[in-house]
Amino acid sequence: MGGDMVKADMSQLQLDYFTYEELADRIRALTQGPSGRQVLGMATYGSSAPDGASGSAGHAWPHVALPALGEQASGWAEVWSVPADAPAVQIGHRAGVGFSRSADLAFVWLSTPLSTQDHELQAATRQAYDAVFDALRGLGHPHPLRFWNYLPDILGAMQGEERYRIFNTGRHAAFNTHGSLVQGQPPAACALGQPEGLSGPLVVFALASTRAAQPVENPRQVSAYRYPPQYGAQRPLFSRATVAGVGNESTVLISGTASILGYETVHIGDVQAQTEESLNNIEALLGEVGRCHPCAGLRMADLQLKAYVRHPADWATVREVVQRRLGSHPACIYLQAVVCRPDLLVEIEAAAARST
Ligand code: 3EB
Repeated sequence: MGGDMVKADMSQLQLDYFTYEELADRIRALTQGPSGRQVLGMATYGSSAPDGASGSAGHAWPHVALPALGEQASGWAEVWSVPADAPAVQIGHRAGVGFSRSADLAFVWLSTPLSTQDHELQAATRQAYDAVFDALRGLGHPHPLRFWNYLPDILGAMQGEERYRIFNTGRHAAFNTHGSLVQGQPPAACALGQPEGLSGPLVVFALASTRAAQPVENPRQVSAYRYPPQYGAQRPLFSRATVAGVGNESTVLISGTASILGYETVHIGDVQAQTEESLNNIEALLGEVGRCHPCAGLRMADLQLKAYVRHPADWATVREVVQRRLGSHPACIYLQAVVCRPDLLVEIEAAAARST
């Protein structure tokens, strides 16, 4: 294992970010080139979905309506692929949940229309998670490794309750019901809001496995599932990172990571310092991964990053910090999104499942 996990032609699970503009060509090169990989799953991020270029004929991958920041792209596709000689990727749906799978891995997704009624957000979240857990169990991939959650108006409140907390209540209810699947080892996750407007679906997707992943916590932070009740009676259920065995390799999936020490936001109002602290937290997580798992030696430069920036005007500052810390590392994409605490200006997630 060790260093092999980042070699493209060895990767059991590989992550690539392609712009909408180059998506069709890059998918062709990925699947028909010398490496001849298979697309396991994909999500697209942009103000609108790419037209007709999703790379899998007639198939709707999840779309997240977050604007891309920077000049390079009108949107980004996040593409997970498996080797040519893995079992053929099988695509379908089960009870409203889209899925694709090959060998140990599955990608599942669900987009639920929401009304602006908060009580319906709780029920919708619970139903979405119940459906995903049911689908995963039915597919024989009962272990979620990583969830992505996107919802409109995440910081809005009605009847005194913030929508992120209502989402957490729904997520809690589903995790309780399906607790045996994730007991003591919640998956990695992120939860972000669309920047404007109240409308839009709840989009949930996940990578899952036949095998449980190992959760990793950050020694600089209180585990989110132990946050004090001021952050909501039902706590956010996620691990700071998970390490998943995929074939004979390991993939590291790092949750959305923000400028939080202990349980409190630090550097309020200072986007540069928040970006530094988020990267410090990711670095600490990598240290933990190296201590606990046989993939020590994984460096920051081996990660592929996705930065969610609250205010478009802060993009250049965030990028400057990321590039200074990681070198002229190309593998960070930037999206505009509302992070789930009003005082957080940036959140960064990462994975080491990379092509070169
Ligand atoms: C935090 O550390 C910032 O609710 O699934 C990060 C990652 C955050 C995941 C989630 C929330 C979630 O608390 C917010």
